[in-house]
Amino acid sequence: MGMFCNQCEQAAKGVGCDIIGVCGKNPEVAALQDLMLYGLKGLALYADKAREFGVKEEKIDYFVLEGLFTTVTNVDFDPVQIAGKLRKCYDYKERMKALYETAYREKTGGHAPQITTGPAAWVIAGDLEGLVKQGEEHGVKSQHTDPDILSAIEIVIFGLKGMAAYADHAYILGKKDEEVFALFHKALAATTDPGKGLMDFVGLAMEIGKVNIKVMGMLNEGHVEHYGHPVPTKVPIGTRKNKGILVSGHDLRMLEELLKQTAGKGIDVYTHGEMLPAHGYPGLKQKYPHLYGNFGGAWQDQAKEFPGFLGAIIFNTNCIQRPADSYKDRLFSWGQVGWPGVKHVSGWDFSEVINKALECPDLPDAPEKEILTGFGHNAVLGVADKVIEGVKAGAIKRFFLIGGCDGAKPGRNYYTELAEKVPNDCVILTLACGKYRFNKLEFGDIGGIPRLLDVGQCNDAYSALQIALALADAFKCGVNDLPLSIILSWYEQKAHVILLSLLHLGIKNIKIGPALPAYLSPNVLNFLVENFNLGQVTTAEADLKAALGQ
Ligand code: SF4
Ligand code: SF3
Repeated sequence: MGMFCNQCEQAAKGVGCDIIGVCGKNPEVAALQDLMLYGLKGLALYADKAREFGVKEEKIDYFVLEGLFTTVTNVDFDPVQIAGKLRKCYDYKERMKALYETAYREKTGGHAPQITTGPAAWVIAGDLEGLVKQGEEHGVKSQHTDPDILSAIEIVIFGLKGMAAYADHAYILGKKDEEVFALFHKALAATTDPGKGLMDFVGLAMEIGKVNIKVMGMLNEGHVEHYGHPVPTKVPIGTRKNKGILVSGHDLRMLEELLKQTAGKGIDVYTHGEMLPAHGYPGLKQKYPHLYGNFGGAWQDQAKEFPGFLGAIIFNTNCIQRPADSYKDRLFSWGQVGWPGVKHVSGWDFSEVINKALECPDLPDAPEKEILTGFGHNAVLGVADKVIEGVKAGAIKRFFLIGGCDGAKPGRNYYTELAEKVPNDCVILTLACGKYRFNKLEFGDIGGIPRLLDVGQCNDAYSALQIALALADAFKCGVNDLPLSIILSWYEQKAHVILLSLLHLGIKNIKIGPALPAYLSPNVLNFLVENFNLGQVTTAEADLKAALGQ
């Protein structure tokens, strides 16, 4: 059985995984994920048409987010779980079809034209084997025969996947928006339209970038409304003697529920990976003192580090990897995450996880150093006067935004080296899991402003953007004219959609790496270089020299 997936930075040979995913995704799961995308396109075709008649259903709108999130890198590896979601996808497609046809009849008095081919006409197979077969027929490459248009369609689809993950977090916090739901349907439907050309998809990609800023804004609002503005906070990175639960992922609401349910039970809750910024929120850290510290580094070190965490572990979003037997029985998944044989918690009752933690031995008393997090835009802008003064007086020469995902490739040492070599009169803003490459190093401060400011999770790119816009406003210039270099590490589709947002804002000269996306055709890449001067990272020395104009 073959497969083809090229959606993340790990794509085999810089082209695509075709035997087995570097991430661990097998051909069966790849086919099921491809079928999910196909089914969602069918659903979206009807949902888009139904919207024209003012007909929609929120549970179906929300399912589109969940379905897309399921196919993001390192989220759901469980064929049975995905098959269940495919059944739901099919049922919802049929429901949207019926709703659309009824609305059409009521409004026009006639019958809606029948769609007899493509994803709208998909009839779900009866068993897992059949689903896999169907998925194999609708792989990535089947989306278009023209390599440039295929490339642009992939840019759109991966943008939707990334945006779906953020919109899902926002929805869980009670934030939703009609424009956002509608764009998912419109864009998914558009990818099936043979009448659409390259520039249609380029335009759609920019629209996704634009709407994604709204989504990240909604998510930011949701976080702030629930947990307050992040404040600079010291986070212990060792463990202390007590029972422990480790939470990995991006979903703060799930963390909050777990904190509520573990209060007073003699359990400390630790963050892992993208959960680290949770410590900066007063509504989490100050309200729940048993939110104790951070354990481990970025996602790709989990197999090495988790055997050393003696308590229970739960993943609420990406990035899960094949678990080792030594900790598989104390590992849980939640939300869209899944791994065969790993217990999945559906809903909001975490007693199984809590009981497991209570059964496990105490974590050792092993204090280490502390790191700082919580420099959201509110905290940074609170010292904006100092920052602006620093720039005007020449004490701060330049800002480096070194943000994005982490990964396993050796080329990622570039980011550590870059951070280390940034001159002492420059400030580094960081966000997302790539920061684990350098956030335990000492950077000192410039006149009381720490030289390394951790803005938060990848979705807090919104916060970084607010900082950049405020600086541009203070200096009465555009973001492109600021003494700011943006150097991104990307891995999965969330970083991809953030890049689309930056491009939509007209931000130029961004460097990305370690590798360029495998799904960019040479012509599409040329377009990005010509219009945005988008470039690949080279070496830390050369890129620094260029940034500093030396
Ligand atoms: Fe390969 Fe990345 Fe796709 Fe996994 S998600 S199969 S590593 S391209
Ligand atoms: Fe990281 Fe997976 Fe992208 Fe949220 S957690 S940034 S890779």
